[in-house]
Amino acid sequence: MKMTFRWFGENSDSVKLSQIKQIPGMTGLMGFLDYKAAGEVWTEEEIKSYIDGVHAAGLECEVIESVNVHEDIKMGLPSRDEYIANYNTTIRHLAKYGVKVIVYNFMPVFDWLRTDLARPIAEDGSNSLYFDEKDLGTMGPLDLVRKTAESCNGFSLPGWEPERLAELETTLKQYEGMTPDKLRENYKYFLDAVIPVCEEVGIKMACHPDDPAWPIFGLPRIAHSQEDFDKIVALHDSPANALCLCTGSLGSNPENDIPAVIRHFGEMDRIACLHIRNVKYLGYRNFREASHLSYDGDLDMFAIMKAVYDTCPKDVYVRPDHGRMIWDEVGRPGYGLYDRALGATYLNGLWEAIDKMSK
Ligand code: DNO
Ligand code: MN
Repeated sequence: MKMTFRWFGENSDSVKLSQIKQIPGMTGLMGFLDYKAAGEVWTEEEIKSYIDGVHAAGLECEVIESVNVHEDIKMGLPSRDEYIANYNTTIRHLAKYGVKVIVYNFMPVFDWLRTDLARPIAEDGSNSLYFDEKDLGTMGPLDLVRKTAESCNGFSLPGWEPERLAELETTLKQYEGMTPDKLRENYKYFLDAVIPVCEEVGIKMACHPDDPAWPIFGLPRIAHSQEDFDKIVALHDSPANALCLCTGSLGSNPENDIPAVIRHFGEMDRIACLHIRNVKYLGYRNFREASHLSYDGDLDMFAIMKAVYDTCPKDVYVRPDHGRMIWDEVGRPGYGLYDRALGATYLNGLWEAIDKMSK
């Protein structure tokens, strides 16, 4: 397992590369050019300068998270061909600088969604990301974006800064009438175009699950169960058409048996990387994020790590996913330093124990 850490770049992350380097066992990043809009080409110069900086800090950058897919591709608009061509150029550029895996998602309009980005945890005074479908009440997507932007140190839902609200309205309108099958058809069109390029340059595309793991605001979502991912890997049959298995996203629905899903796709060699974190169920479609420890949440982290150990390549990329905000840290919700560093250390401990017990 290669333990990595998500980093948003010098200008948009409260965590420094030198701090990441000091986390025991950290090999590299899941890196990101935060200023690139979906659909734009990542130039060679930009990539080189970013990756050189990461290397200078003693870390690898073999995974990029994310190269976002333009909405026109998901909606199947005629302009998609131009954006797909740009995506392929970015794939080629990233491969030149040693990138092996590109994480992305195919969620319409929104990346992960929460109703509270800093929900206090009564037991210990920390806070974490929280979702309760009931809190949505009559709130529409625009209200939610507004509310989260107000509630958390100027941070809003990923990709939806308040100044983009007008655009959000138009985008939502364009999705009206889109069925899951139609979305899958557009997804296949995208994969048929990018996977051959990935095969040629040695990159794997890793699809991140919908989060939470069910449809929201009536938008179609097609990546939140084992059955969904069976369909996705079949859309274009290639080891380069792979998954980023996120235990917390898929695990937001207690019906998903996470260790079983890992074994299923691990045995098919379709897991390119994993996000590993825990969730605590509070009721129907109501959960909060917990520390990584099994006993703090509802996922069995030992069973998860054992499934990874048994079925994935021994050098599979893993990262702790969101963490709580602890020790008075202020930063991007879910992406502070302390709780994620604890998570990484815990996951490394589980791995060492499993490895030594297996010999
Ligand atoms: C949620 C996070 C996501 C993820 C993107 C990948 O669990 O890991 O923000 O990074 O959906 O495209
Ligand atoms: Mn994730």
